Amino acid sequence: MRITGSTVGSLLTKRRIRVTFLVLLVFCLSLLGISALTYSGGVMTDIRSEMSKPLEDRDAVVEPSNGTTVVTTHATGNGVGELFAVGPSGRPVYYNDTHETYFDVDPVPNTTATLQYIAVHDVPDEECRGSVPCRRNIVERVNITTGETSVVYVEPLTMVPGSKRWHDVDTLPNGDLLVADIATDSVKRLDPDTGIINWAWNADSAYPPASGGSYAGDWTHLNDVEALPDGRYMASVRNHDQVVFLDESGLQPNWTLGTDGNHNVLYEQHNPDYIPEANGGPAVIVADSENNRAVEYQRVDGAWEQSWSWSDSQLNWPRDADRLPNGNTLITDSNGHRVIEVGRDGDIVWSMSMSSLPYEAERLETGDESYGGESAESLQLDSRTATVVEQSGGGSAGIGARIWVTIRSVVPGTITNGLLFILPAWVSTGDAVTLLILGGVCLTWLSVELYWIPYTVSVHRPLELRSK
Ligand SMILES: [Ca+2]
Ligand SMILES: [Ca+2]
Ligand SMILES: [Ca+2]
Ligand SMILES: [Ca+2]
Repeated sequence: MRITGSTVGSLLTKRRIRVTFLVLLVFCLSLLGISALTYSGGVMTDIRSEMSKPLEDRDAVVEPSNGTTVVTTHATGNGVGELFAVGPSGRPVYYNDTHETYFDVDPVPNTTATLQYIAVHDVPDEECRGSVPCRRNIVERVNITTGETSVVYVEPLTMVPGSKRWHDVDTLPNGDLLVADIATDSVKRLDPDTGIINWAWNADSAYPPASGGSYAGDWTHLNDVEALPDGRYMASVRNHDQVVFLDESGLQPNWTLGTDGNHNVLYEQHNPDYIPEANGGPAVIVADSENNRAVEYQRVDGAWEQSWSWSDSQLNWPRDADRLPNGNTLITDSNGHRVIEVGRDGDIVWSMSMSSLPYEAERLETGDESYGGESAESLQLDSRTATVVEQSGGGSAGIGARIWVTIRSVVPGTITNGLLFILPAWVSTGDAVTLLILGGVCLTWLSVELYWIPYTVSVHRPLELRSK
């Protein structure tokens, strides 16, 4: 090869471009490294450590609050779910990680320290006939003061796929369990002593197979149910983006909130709570998960009108929002790895960060979910969106968070939340942007290097490789 001035110039240009890519790569990796190394892990490490001490010797792991906060977490890569409680002083009072995952938890009526929860229990291999892991849905009660636990109901069938784990079971006044049966796409009422099903509503009585998710697989992802004061039931049909109302004879279509595929109203929601007329409703407060917001709809002249919504740049895939009797809202931010209490003016008044993936939270002394909470319309709550004010207290967000909010506004929540779900807890929204930039830099650099390769590959028979 003859060395010319233009050859030398070209080599220098290539070198400058490579150095630029390298600097960008090192810069992004450094930012991510700093985040990983400085991440404190939130409350989980402190809770496990403090729980080894007697109650009176434990230190607070979070700021004081208006009551006992109970949290369930969803197993991720480490295969561990948790149920824990932090008292009003901020000191941990209960921790358990016996089961694979914990979903719904509720205070038991007429008790002061007893919870009922639905968990998924790993079945030992010797009890499992197949070669795949077996799990079983189990409903238990625990007194978090004494630690005494009792089994309410164990499902006789072994369950396998993660998407079939029951997410919500409530106890009715007559002792029957009201089950959001995600495995059979139904709401059912069963006697926990005999297992006899006393009533059921199947989603296939109301929806065609082509609606929602895959009919053969996770079709409805029916993830929540509650008994209303007027005797009806309200259920969350997640994959249809709908909250439905049922009476003994079935669906009440005029009451349905949301439309399959219309993500302006709801987008694969969790844990809707009904606020009755006596508390300023009818209204429904919903963790609008893939829209990354808590939202509320008020019933007006036989239709649903949005009356409130709340979001910030960190709120990613919320799965619970409870309106508390003091007018604040307790939000479980799953992919944001925190539980937050939002005040009437929209500011965050209390928060708890954690490395785990929280599923739902209860403020123990205030009763089940949004019991005793008034509607947003009645309280005249201020709405807040991530594009207006980003942070607790009204401060402005960093550039990474602002870019993330922009990305979130154009990319479907199922993609951004799918990404955050598999990433470790130390990855903030700003880090997620850095990761995307890093991926872009790597791809661009690879493309440029391929362009520079002094060979072309063309597919002939036989394969031909020749110099450009
Ligand atoms: Ca609950
Ligand atoms: Ca429920
Ligand atoms: Ca709730
Ligand atoms: Ca709750």
